[in-house]
Amino acid sequence: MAVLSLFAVFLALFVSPLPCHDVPGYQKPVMVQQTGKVLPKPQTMTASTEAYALAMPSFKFTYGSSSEMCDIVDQAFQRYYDLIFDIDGLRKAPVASKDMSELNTLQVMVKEPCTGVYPSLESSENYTLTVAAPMGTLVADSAWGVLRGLETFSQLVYRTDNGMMLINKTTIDDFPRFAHRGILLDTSRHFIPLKYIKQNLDAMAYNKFNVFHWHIVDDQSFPYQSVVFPDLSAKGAFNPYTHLYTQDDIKDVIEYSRLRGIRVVPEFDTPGHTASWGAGLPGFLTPCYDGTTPNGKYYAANPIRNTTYDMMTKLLKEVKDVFPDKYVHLGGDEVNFNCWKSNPDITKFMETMGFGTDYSKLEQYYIKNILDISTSIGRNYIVWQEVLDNGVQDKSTVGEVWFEHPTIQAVLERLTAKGYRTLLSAGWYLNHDVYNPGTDWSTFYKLDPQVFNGTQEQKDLVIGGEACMWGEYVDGTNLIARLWPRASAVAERLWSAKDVTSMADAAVRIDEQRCRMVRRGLNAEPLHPGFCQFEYD
Ligand code: CP6
Repeated sequence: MAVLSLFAVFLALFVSPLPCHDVPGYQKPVMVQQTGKVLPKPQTMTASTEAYALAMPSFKFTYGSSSEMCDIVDQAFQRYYDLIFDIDGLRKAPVASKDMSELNTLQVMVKEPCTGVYPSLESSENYTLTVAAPMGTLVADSAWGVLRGLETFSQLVYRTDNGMMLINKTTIDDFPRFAHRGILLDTSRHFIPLKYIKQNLDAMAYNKFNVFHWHIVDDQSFPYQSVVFPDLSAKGAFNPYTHLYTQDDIKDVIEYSRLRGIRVVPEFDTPGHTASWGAGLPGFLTPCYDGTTPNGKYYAANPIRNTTYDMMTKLLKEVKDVFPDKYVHLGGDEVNFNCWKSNPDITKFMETMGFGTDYSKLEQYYIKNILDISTSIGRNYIVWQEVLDNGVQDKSTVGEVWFEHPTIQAVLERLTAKGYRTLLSAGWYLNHDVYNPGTDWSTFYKLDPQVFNGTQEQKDLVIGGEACMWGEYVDGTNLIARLWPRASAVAERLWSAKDVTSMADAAVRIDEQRCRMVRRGLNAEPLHPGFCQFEYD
């Protein structure tokens, strides 16, 4: 015995696996293990320490006898079964336990018909989830609520060291704080292959985001393959064979999104940000002048020609047929007046219209025409904040706040005071040129879109927000890692109750969510030194 303990002391002194505790700056690595924490945090949740086993193949998702049924829910059952039981891509049967109760069924009850439906701003995403052996229940108005509830259910499941899958007795009553919870992807500054757009849609579903704001075209390239104007991508895409989204690709994205309860809102940003339109749509852009002669440069849609509006009518009619969402984003940001000022025809037009030298009136004239076109073809619209600062449109317009003018809170106050519904994206630029992955999520987390000076009515006009991934420095190689899990901070702010503000609690959830996304095959980046149990390949 004595020899053995001496040997143990020797081992402890000289062969200790962690000899570095006293080294200044050394921190023990944090291991993130899934324990069944839910992000975004549900509105109300009661969990007990009583745990049930989940096993294959006994566990089943089923419909309740009076439930509506549809492809959305059928396919979600399949996806979530795989997400819960697939470990390392293998369907390993969890170790059965004889002395534990088993949860063998999650019975789902959908109240509204859901076959062929698309999500909308007005959709209910509420659900009630009860986990109790042998059968849990998930009740929701819509298929969208079922999707959110299944995501929560999958996050409650955790695995023990010996491979058992467990879930605790739990009751959750949950609903989103904001109806519009978006991610903006910019596919013009860089093309993003379909594979990564879909990975991002998966990540959005895991974080309960429900709007893909597709900033599909801009100055740098036009990857949208239009049927009415095929030259737009033929001449405006980086590569018209490889770097474009065909009509089939777009249908694929819309269907993939629908099955995850995600709306696809395309943005066709005009009159600025349209350099890539010029080659494929002759006559659309404004010729710029040096003195009395055109200098060969073009900038922004030409607001004084009827043909400009004819082209936009044709394009927006097509967009309406391709994208089922009731909303389209019409841009309207960052219009520079220099080229318009240089053009003598525009100068004449300004005089005729009585605009004097106020080019913002010309901008308003252009935008008003575009918004009217959109209304006449049956689409509501979202525009960037300048449009609402510049002039009064009808109150169905949604304004998106993208810059501090002078502060985020002042813009929110100003736009809602005019009665506009408002979205917040300023403050949530996850592409920020200098970013600090370890800590900047906490800045995103602390930003609350309803904290500004204003009445309750004004606050109620804020319908949500968007985390933005502008594409200047982002393509398929870094999109997922740069967005996730930092966007999970925005996800929680937009879903969870206003008083969910503890940074310490959020840090635990976001770590676990990151590890969960890694386990599900996404390259979500780490937020601090440490390791995730599932990162081996
Ligand atoms: N592209 C377009 C952008 C931005 C906008 N529109 C933008 C610029 C600077 C910041 C955030 C966004 N890259 N088309 C403005 C909405 Cl900080």
